[in-house]
Amino acid sequence: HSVGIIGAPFCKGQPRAGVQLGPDVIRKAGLVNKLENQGCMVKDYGNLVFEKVSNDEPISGTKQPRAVGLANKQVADAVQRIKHDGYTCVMLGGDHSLAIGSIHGHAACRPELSVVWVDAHADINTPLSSPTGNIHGQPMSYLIPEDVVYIGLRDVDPGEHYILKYLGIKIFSMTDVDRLGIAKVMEQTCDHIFSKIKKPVHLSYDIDALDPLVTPATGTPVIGGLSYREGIYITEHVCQTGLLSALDVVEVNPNLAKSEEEVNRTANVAVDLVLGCFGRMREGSHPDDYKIP
Ligand code: DIR
Ligand code: MN
Ligand code: MN
Ligand code: MN
Repeated sequence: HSVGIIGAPFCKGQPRAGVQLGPDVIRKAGLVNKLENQGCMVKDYGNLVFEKVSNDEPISGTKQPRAVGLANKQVADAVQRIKHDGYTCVMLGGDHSLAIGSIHGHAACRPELSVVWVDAHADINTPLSSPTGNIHGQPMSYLIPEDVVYIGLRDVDPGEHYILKYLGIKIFSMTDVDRLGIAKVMEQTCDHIFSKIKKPVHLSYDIDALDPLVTPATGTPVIGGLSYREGIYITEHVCQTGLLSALDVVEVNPNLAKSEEEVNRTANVAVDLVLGCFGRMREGSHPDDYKIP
């Protein structure tokens, strides 16, 4: 695997400070070294630098729209560049509003892409349906990919539920994960996105999809989430398709942890999700040319 990493230290899609520290916290947990140790070719493109936006008044309830727009333009350009350079792109957030730019930039290079959105939330409010005005609860409403599957939902606003049903979007809520088990959920996810042709996959992974016991350091934790094993299984299965083209890991917020241990727990899990996407296997593995010493 060749992996291009871009950090997006941005928090203005939501109100809680600290999520802009996500990229560095995840790197500090050893992301690059661990990827290299499992045989990946890694290029770290560093962090984007976002200029201050003044007079960023809400527009009919939508908060910090100019800052979010500008940041996403930068993210889209960076993701396009990384795809052009031939890497699978890993965007480290930052809040989930950054998926607007990440998926937009990815789609500019891979127009046929499909999206797997792993999240406690649907993030498909429109500016009019949003109960909060936070754009991190809205990115999917700005994007119109053909093939989308949601996994892990358990906190969906009424307007979002209406939109999901109205558009017939495929969802696997936590109830579905409970009923089917994660293996069937992933089988059916792939049946859905690969029904016609094999499409590049954009995996957008909100760390709050996992249970708060597993990843406590996040802005909008919701009880009853994916277990560590279910969360990792998703990445292993996506990896096995051979079609992963871009990955977002978002909403890690170290300032909301109750202890240093909670920061490390969350960051280590975030790293493990990335490793699972790029070939780490729990059964172990060995290089092709391995000889018993
Ligand atoms: C809520 C919360 N649905 C909103 N969304 C969150 O603000 O639109 N998304 N927390 O991650
Ligand atoms: Mn989200
Ligand atoms: Mn292009
Ligand atoms: Mn979420």
